Amino acid sequence: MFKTDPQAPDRFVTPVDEVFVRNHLGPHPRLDRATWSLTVEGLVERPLRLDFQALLGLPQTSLTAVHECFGNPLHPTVPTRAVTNLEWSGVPLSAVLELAGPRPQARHVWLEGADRGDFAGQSDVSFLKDLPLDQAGAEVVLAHTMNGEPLRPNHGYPVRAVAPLMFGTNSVKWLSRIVLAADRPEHLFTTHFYTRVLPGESESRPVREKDVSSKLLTPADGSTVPAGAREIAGYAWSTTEVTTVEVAVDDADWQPAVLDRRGPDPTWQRFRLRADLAPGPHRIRCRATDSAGRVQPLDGDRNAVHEIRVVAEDGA
Ligand SMILES: Nc1nc2c(c(=O)[nH]1)N[C@H]1C(S)=C(S)[C@@H](COP(=O)(O)O)O[C@H]1N2
Ligand SMILES: [Mo]
Repeated sequence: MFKTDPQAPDRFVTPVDEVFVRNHLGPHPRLDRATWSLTVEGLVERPLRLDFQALLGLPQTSLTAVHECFGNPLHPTVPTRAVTNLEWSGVPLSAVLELAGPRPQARHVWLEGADRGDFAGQSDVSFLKDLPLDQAGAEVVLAHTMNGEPLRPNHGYPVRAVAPLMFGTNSVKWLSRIVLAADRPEHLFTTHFYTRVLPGESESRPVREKDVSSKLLTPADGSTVPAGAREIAGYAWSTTEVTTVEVAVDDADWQPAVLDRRGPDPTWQRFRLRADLAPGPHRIRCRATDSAGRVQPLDGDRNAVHEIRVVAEDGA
């Protein structure tokens, strides 16, 4: 008897039912499209309050992007590999910025959700993130749709920010307030947590651009598979395009896998390799390199190479 590879997690677009949920501040707020509104304030010529209808009246866009949780901000180097690839539709933040008219002193966009609660010993905090104005204006989408259906309550209904090149923590759910400011906000989720010092750097920086990473999905970790030639496959992703994925079976050398190119959207990229699995237990690892030359570390960080264990059986 062997478990067949589960198909679900190995699809290019992750079904909504399988998307992880990360709520820092407790249960999701109960919002409604009919009563929701978004304020745009701070260093703008025209402060705004947009309701859902007004948002639908603005230009719409769609894109597919990797949605990845950075991990537990209290343990920032521990791999969690919570990653999906999703289709989003909504309004480019640039359209809203154009309506409001940023003042020349504006440098940062603050994005705040409607949720409030307790986190790490602080009570009644909001979920607030900030991004450089230029970057946010070029990249962020105010999404109302995920995989073609209205956002579900846990995923930010009715509207969330999506920062497609960045870690999921920047994609503020239940978006309720946008502030344009000259400075970054001092806040639990902006300057206290979700900052880190990258290898080779000395200054800490906010957790924004995704790391280079990859995940083995086929065969499934812990499964028993028929011995012989097997397809080993998964996905690799980074802020820039991934250029190589290598796979190692047991103590054999790293071998380059076949890797799909990335299209215009910042999606993940499928890799695959056929390998001969002799009867017995095996350890399989994968390691990605991106076009910026970043390589997954062997260990010690959140994007360390992914390793799975399978057992190959004759006649399984
Ligand atoms: N308002 C709000 N937005 C939030 C969060 C949150 O707790 N509150 N969690 C963030 C984190 S850490 C991640 S990984 C993603 C998770 O999005 P999902 O739950 O839709 O998968 O939302 C981000 N946006
Ligand atoms: Mo997260």
